[in-house]
Amino acid sequence: MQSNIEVFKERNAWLQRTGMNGPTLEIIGAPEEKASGAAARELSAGLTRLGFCGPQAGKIILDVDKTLPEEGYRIGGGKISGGSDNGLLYGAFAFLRELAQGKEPFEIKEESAPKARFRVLNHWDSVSGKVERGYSGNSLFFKDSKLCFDESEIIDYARLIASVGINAICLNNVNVPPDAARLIFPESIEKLKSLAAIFRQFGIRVAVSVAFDSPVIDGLDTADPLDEAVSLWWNERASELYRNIPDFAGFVVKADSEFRGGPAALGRTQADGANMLARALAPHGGTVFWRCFIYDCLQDWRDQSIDRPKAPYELFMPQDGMFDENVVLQIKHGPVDFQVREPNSPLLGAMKHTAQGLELQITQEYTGQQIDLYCLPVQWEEILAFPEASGGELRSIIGSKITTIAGVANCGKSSNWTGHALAQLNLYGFGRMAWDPSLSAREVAGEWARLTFGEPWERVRDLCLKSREAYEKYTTPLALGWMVNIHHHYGPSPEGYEFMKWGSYHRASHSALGVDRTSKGTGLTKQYNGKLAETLDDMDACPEELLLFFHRVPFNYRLKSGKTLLQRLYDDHFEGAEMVEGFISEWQALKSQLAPEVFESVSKKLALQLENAKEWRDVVNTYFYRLTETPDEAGRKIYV
Ligand code: GCW
Repeated sequence: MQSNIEVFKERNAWLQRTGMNGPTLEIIGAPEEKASGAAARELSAGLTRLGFCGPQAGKIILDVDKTLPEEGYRIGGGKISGGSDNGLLYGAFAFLRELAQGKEPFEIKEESAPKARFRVLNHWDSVSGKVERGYSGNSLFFKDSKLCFDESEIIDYARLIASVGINAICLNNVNVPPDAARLIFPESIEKLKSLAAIFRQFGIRVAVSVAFDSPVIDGLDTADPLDEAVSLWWNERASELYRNIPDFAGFVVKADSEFRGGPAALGRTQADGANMLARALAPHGGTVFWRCFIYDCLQDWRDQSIDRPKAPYELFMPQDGMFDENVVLQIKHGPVDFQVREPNSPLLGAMKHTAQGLELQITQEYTGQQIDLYCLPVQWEEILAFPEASGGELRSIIGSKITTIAGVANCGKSSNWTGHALAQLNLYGFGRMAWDPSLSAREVAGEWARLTFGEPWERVRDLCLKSREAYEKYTTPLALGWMVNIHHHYGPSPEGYEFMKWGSYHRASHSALGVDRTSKGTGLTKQYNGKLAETLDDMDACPEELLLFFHRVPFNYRLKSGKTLLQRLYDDHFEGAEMVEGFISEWQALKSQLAPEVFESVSKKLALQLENAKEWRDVVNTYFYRLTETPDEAGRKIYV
């Protein structure tokens, strides 16, 4: 989204154009509650920006009603009630959201409470100020190896993310080099404390990523979780943090992953490592968010006995029940790595005795890098509907087995927070869907487009909703994945990862494509629940959009449409690029209704996207043509 201020400015201008000034609303707060202060403050500022300055008078009453869920709210008949101060604040934001979409203040009626306890943004900000996989400028929090921030910018940012329901934020990258490990050392505490104080005003708790080997960085000779001196070290760090930041959320940990230290490297289990940290935080009410993104990143491509997507389940399932209560195992939505299309991780919902977190990526690492338009809520809606281990939709276990939804943030110091003006939809959608996983992509995109653009909202919404399909078609359809350029992950390179050590292969030959992950192949399908495992195992029954994830498929295999696999791949690449041409005309047609800067900046991005789409189309089509020597049935141009 644009900053709320931008949204309100536009809305205000729209109200003035249409002569629709609303009533002046008087806010009657509940003075004994400290954040009804925050709710009243936000409501009053929001109402002014929305142009509620007309002649009629009305009253909005704010109150805390402890019978409501803690973060929940109820709006009706001119009254906003919250289950707590924070609930009231969410109620105030919800009220403004409805007003800004054109509802009459006294007709707004809504009751809502989030299911997930933690709705977290994970920033991958490095202390240098650069952002790993960041496409929106530098970090909002760091510069030159230190915490360094602009207070008023952080206030705007906190308001922005709280307004969509975020209640925790992890400030730094999960890759924690020694200089970043110092973030929890005494020298950083004062700054951390003042940053946390700003977020606290918006109901947001601060977490940090920690290096598992921090004690060694501080001079101890081991980071062994079973060593008493190591536990003591962590206990002390935790006590000092909580003395200064009583609502500190906890630690995010990437251990034993991609060259990071961890318990396995010391001969201990994941549970040993996570529990040691959890016990340091437990007395203070903190949580350990322990990531499950662990696999062999030094795999020999010749060794077909290893299959990367099997790794998290193989490692963590046997340890189910061994983790302390304040450990959340944070699981990437797919078993590999944030590709355009993956099945859900089989680990989601499979562990019966361990709190789980769903990790999504809002920053567009593999999905267009905020150059290409890509509406992530479309993908998230599918992820939330995918069957979890006991057969129900994933969204049905949010609030029970899944306590946390974490999103890798897409924000930075760019003028519009997200680099691409339309990538604001992804941040907005993440917050809204983390709050209410039953919301559809169409609903959240509609809300956002209406709040941001006013009149042409339906056309902007529809354009955004098609963008995922286009991107999937011109890059890697049918869950093929991994044809990206290595390291930076933008643009095509069909064999970029094919002979690397990262475990992400497609093994294309002249006659077939994909990895056999069925029970006759690597056996990944066996990690899924019985009925789903059977469906995935059978090439004819497997959902077509996941075909190349689970099967090695001959190029002449006939899909349900009657097309061969090869022809489908050609068609998708041509159609995807054509869709982008369509987006450009649709956007051009909106010119007179859009703010000139937004129109121009998105037009530039769309032109770059078209170049990217054509590059993908031509590189991938040529690659398959050269392997198969089979032409496109429609005779379109393929470079040979
Ligand atoms: O997708 C990969 C990214 C890395 C990232 C890693 C992870 C932060 O390419 O940049 O590191 O995943 O999720 O830990």
